[in-house]
Amino acid sequence: MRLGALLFVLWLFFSLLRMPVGSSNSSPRSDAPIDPHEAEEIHSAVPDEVNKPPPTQGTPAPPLVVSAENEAPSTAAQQPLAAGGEDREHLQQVKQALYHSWKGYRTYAFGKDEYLPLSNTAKNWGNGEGIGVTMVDALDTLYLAGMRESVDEVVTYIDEHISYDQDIKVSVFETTIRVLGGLLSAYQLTGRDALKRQAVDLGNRLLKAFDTPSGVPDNYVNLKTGHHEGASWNGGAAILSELGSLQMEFRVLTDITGDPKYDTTALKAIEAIKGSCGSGLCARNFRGASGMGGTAGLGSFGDSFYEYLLKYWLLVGKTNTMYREMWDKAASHILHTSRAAGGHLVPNGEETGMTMEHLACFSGGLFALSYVETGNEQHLKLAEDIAETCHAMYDATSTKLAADVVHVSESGFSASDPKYILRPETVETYFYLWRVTKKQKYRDWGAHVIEACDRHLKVERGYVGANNVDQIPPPHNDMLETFWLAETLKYLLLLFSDDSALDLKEFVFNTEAHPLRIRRA
Ligand code: DMJ
Repeated sequence: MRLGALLFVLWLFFSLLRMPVGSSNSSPRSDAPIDPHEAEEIHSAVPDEVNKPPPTQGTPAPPLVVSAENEAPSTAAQQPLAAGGEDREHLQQVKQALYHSWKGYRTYAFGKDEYLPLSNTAKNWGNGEGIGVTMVDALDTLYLAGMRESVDEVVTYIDEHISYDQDIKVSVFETTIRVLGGLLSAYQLTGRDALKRQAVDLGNRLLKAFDTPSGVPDNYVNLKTGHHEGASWNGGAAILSELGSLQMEFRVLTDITGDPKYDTTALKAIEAIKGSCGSGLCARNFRGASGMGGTAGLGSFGDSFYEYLLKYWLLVGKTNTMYREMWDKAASHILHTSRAAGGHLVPNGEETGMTMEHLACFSGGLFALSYVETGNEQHLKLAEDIAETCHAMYDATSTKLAADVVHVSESGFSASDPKYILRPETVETYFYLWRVTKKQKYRDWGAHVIEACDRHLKVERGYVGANNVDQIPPPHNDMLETFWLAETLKYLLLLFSDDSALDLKEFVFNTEAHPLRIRRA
């Protein structure tokens, strides 16, 4: 081969290697670096508009207040913190992590559902053309971080390029908490009508899954055809945490459309299964309305069902007594079945055989919120004990990142699943406990988490999970989880922000950390 031809082949080969995954014509993005103005935006404060009432529908998004704070972290760190005021050094660190994560997705996978930073590839749910799961899940975090240009860009893309009229089978639960919840929250924060239009269209498609004899929704629905079915991997049975973590989002759909069908349909599922909740905890699986498979606790299969008992009650202005009673009963059972070993407390440990899932770490935040709203001091004690245990799970490993599942005994933790996949539950609990107690340790522990993530999980094009938290360097898993942007970074952002960043009397978070506005009578 001649030298010229050889050079051409080499050039072509390396050009193909560098080809970004998000370079299709439908995407407005190129792989050019983010506009420098945007890079400056990352220094902005959380906008004041967040806690104000939503703008009238149809008006453009309010201009965000962007402060001019550009101090270097080292200077900011020397400034004393007012109680409840912001911790600028760590806020800056979290914003940089958000910026770095968003830059990877935005540059290489804009509009796609999930981004894999190591291989620089993307995955779309149901192998469709993409419904922008990552960008929708991230949207309210971008808003809270003051990244207004990115917010505008995402809203425009959702308006002009995303269609749910796709022949794809999606999880009703995941699509509701991440996509519908993300659209609704961003709509309530920005007032952008395109988000409402898309939320209502998606909600109508998801609603088809409830069209069953019992009213308990199937796990999967085809967004185009409305065909719905159970999960074959679960014998076709419905799962408590899935069927019971849709009601907040459907309630907000009712609030913004004035159509009661969303709320009544979603509530019917709870009414159908509540007979299985004799002890306070409910059955894990359902065939129709019949419970099976033992009871579900605060880990997988149960977690967000219990979360929604308290939070739906808050969302509707404390008017639904069924939800409050079910929460009181579940909380009391969990309190009485929690067990300690080796100085660590496992909520509901008597029934879980002292297995602690990272997923269950969210319950510290839930009990802290319950303490604030019910005044039950035992709930605050339980919340703090759970936070101590989850912090110890991080502190026990060589990366200072927690394993996904541990067994707790007098001799400490032994990991039965040693991965950490950028999960939010522990920092969620630190956020609530910081707001409630103002104990500095919760911010310190949150700082340890972002430091460990920066040290071990930051890669060239984003952040990825670790397959083994006890190996240094940890083997990576090539997935920028959408909940890293939606939840983990949002709770960290709020942990280090001033309390006024988001008022917990005005908003309640869905299980994917999307703040939904509390309804006032
Ligand atoms: C999130 O998608 C939600 O918080 C869900 O309720 C369960 N956990 C994942 C992240 O760990």
